[in-house]
Amino acid sequence: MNNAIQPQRGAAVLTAMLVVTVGTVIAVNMMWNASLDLRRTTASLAADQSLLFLQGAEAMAGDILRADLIASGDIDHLGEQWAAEIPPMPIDGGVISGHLEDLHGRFNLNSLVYGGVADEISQRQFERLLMLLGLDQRLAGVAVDWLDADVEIEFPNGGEDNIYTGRNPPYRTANTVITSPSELLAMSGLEQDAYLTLMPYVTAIPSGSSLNVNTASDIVMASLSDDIDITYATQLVQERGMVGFTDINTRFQDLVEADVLTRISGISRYFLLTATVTLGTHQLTMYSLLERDSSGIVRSMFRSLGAQ
Ligand SMILES: [Ca+2]
Ligand SMILES: [Ca+2]
Repeated sequence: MNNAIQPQRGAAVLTAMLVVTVGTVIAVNMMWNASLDLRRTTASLAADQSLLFLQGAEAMAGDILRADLIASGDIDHLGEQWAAEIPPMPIDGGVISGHLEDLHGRFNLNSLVYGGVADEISQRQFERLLMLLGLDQRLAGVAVDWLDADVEIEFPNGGEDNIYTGRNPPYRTANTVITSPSELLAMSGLEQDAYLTLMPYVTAIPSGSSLNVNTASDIVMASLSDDIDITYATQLVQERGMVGFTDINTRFQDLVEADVLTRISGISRYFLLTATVTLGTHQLTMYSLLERDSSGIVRSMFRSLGAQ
């Protein structure tokens, strides 16, 4: 009789172990899924919250630029409040930081064409900028062809569709204005290293925008004329200090060509806001191109997340 009971007990123990094992696997699986759900929800919530905080930063930048227009609409320089770096500010669950940059202090790539036609003055300035940065000046002709409306190659250093349609994958020139300097990366002969060198000195704002000599760096200042070398440009930057030039026309009339003089000023309309929010392990950076019009209205023309 004992011999009959033993196998039955063994089967019962095995069944119990199987039930416990299956139960454990199901429980662990449920906990794992719940943990993943929690992480997904947390990340999604942090992303939503980050966007709201970044929108707040953009509104705050708008207020600062509006206040500046009221206080000093006739001049924009690096000593003004908008130019100050905003230190990281604590927010619920993290920190937010940001700064504004005057895009009129950079060379405007869209100035290379005006009304779809190549602009020689800007092309010469871009060639000087490339030279000052140790880059190939022929890139100026390539950029002009990328932007100008026609499909005729800028002689001798341009590049129209014939170059790009032969690539894999093939693509065409924009033949119009650009919205981001990163389009340079699509242009012939411009490798990533050259792009990274050039990036801090170029922008893409509407053609016809003036260059603000109160905010331009020494290298951009030197690109204005063959008569301004980098040493003299550094002196000019020191001279304007944190208050800007008192009379730009008088100061620059003997330094730059008359046509260039009409393209420089001391006031700005387009600014780049860079704002970063950190919430726990989640971090997000927003780049926002802000336009401040003459009535003080500030609007975002272009936003990007993560990359400029
Ligand atoms: Ca101002
Ligand atoms: Ca073209």
